[in-house]
Amino acid sequence: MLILHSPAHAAHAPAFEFFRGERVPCFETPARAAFVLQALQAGGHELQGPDTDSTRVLSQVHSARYLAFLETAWAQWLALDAAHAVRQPFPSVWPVRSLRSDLEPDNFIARLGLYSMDNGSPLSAGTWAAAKAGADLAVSAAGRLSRGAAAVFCLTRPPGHHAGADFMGGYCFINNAAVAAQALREQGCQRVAVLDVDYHHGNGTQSIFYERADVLTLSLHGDPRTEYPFYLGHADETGAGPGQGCNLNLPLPAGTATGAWFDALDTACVRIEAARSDALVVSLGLDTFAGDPISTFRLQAEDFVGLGTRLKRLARPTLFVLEGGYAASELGSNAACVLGGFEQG
Ligand code: SP5
Ligand code: ZN
Repeated sequence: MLILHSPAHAAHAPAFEFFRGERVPCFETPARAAFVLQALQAGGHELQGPDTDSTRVLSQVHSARYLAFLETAWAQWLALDAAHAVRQPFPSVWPVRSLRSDLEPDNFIARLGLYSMDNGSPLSAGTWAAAKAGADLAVSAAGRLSRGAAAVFCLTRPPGHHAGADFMGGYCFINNAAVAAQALREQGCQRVAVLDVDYHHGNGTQSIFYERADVLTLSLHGDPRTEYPFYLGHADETGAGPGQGCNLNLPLPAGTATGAWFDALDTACVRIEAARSDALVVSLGLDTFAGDPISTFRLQAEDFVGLGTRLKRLARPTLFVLEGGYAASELGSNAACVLGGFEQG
């Protein structure tokens, strides 16, 4: 399978995040992509770089003021104090119910809160460069599908599916899957499906397309009653307005293992076929793996082969985008299993 990748991902390398009152090393690291790259190259997959700038498509997915903030956030942080070069900014205040989010405060940390859903999305000096490179890869991959490729894998980080039109969250800054879907639409696909198999609900992708009938969004994930992102991802969220009926959530209990997970996958696949989607974007999180350090599902390596095989049966042009997966040393072999299952399926 054609792999699109850029080394620019490595510029996003924050040192720590918060967990239960402690600073802990980031789970979402450059090493993740390095492991995937190594495994896919060893598997003989062809590797190429991006060939298209995403700026115009990005403006169709994210708000102008959010993109402007993200692009300059690190410079703004440094401008406050040169010592910030070796510190990480985190939000500490958010415009929740009854507070105004229409106005941008002058204060940097207040603006960071305005554009964040959590304090779990650490920024570093190269965050914008890495995230923008990911979007370029997503648009480039859409172009490859439009020109006849059967499948493309975007080897990107940071991940994207928690990022909404105007906020970051859950290690995500730019929603690469949404950018890919939007690019496919603009390149002539009438109906696109985005299937999110990451352990966590793809709240950003859902919200971006919630009122649209042209992009079907589907997500299998840990039940938000107990799992991040907590405030979205329930089964009764089915779309709104013109997009009514165009969102499918399949929340699963913590601890879900192979059988129940594949039943849900099958339900999602049947819906994609019923919708006659003419291209498929897969938000490929591998944090459903039994060995994942922050998740509870119990999929094994061979289950990722089965995932690839099931997706191949949909027989649609397919664009994979890497999302989560934090068992870094097994991330590459698990990704290779999905691609192997797809190619042999
Ligand atoms: C893209 C993606 O997978 N983002 C996930 C963001 C999850 N952020 C919340 C992390 C909470 C970690 N809980 C750890 C429990 C360990 N026992
Ligand atoms: Zn995840």
